Amino acid sequence: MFCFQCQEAAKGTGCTIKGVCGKDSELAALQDILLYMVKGVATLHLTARQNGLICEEAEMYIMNSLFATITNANFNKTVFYNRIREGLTWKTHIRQQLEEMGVDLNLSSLQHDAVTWYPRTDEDIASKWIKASVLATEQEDIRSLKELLTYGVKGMAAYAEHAAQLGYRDPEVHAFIDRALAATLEDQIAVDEWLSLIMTCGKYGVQVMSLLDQANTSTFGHPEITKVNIGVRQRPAILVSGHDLKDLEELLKQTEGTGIDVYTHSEMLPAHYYPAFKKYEHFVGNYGNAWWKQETELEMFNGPILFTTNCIVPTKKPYVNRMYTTGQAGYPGAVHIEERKAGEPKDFSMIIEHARRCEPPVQIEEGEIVGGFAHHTVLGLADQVLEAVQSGQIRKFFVMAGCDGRMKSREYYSDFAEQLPEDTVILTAGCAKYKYNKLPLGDIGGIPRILDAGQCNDSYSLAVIALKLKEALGLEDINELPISYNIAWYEQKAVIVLLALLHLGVKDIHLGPTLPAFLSPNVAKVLVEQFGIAGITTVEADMAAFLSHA
Ligand code: FS2
Ligand code: SF4
Repeated sequence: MFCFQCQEAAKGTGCTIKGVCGKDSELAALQDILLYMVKGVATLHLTARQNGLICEEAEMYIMNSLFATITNANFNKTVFYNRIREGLTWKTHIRQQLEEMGVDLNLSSLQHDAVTWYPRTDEDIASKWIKASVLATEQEDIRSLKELLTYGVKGMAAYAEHAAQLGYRDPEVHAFIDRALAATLEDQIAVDEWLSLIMTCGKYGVQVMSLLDQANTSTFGHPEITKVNIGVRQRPAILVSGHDLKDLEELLKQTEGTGIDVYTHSEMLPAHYYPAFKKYEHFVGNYGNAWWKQETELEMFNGPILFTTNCIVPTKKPYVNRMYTTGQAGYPGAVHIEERKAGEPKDFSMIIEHARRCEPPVQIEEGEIVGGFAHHTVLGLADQVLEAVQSGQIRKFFVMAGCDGRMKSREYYSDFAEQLPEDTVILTAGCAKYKYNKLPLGDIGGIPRILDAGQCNDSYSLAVIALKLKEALGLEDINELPISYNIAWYEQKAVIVLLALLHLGVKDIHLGPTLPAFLSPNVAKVLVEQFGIAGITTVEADMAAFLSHA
């Protein structure tokens, strides 16, 4: 195996024996092979698209498959074998359509092995790994550019999938996904063209996050300032992890009046900020911390756990018998709750029955955390915020969005938050917040010093806030704002967030705890020179550098 798509890539270069995430070499190969199949389908679909034919079901196949290959989303090999076989159906279907339209199937773009490959057996599938591997692209810089684009597209697909669950679709996003995946099969693309595709990926990254924001806020209302309980009460309960708000809503409806409580975990915490969920008396609070602590915390929860998306940590602990997955998440041994059928909600009755047999959760914390500072709320406080900025009460904002992870070096972010001067405010989104969201950092004239906008996709909210502040302060350039970016990344959704910020013109983003292993020295150099991207050093040195620009 070879995988270097996330921040925890072994030795900072790539996992070769077993993933640090827990995926073994067979699963890693199957994910590569599915991606290879998907690139073939996308190339055929791009040709269909160029001839006026769009198959939305094929787009869903491509989107869902990309999402399933994201770090920590799906560990079920059967799912990958099935998806690879399903790709054959899509290839045949699109080919037939092209033939009926009189399109020449001998086009050179349709001769790539990924397009023409029709495996017959599982052995045929497994034998494709060498060609499907990241390492099949020998030139290091081209490999780096291809993978940067691919990971951006994976993140884009994840956000598009969430929006799709709520009935929102942006045809341009799907058109770009096809175009980008087809490009990764081409050998003759110049470096400049790759860079341009990568920047375009950022543009559609903004678009897909805006779509998801629209989907979430139209369906569930605008997030409001909310105190979230982090303690427990003495009733059996279900824990909901991942990012899918529609799954949560359906589970809340189905558990109403049953005597069973529902708690959020990790990236599901911001669900509490939405008005639509506040009416559920049994929606008790948030349990635990970021994804990587789940092996200890889920054991203590006692009740069933529903993973709606990443991040799953593979486990041998007994709570595996309480694990359920749905959507693109998967884990061998966990029961998978099937998709909605014909407008019906998902059927969570099995989880509810399971919860009835369980003890209440063990309390691991108590108190409250405050969040709900998405763009609508912060812009509602615009006058107060602007006054605080103009009077000097707020010297600087620090965007510390992104992901949390297991590496000890991430303690940097807790220390950084703790050591920030008292006239600074943290803007956050994503599970990165768990490094500091329980610190008593206080407020500035009533404005909390940690403003949590929501999930990682709500990094979009932070961009909207920045753009509005720029407008209100009459500035020409987003980089003139008193905002510094010290972002923590882990998986591929963070890649699309980064590309989206670059597209919006944000410069001098610090990315840690390490720069991506998939950036070759030359590609990293381009990002440093063109966008001022930098890593992190020590809290003291970075803090001094950030504050010297204030
Ligand atoms: Fe955190 Fe994990 Fe949100 Fe990432 S829960 S690192 O995949 O998506 O942010
Ligand atoms: Fe390694 Fe990350 Fe790939 Fe898992 S996803 S195999 S940890 S690089």
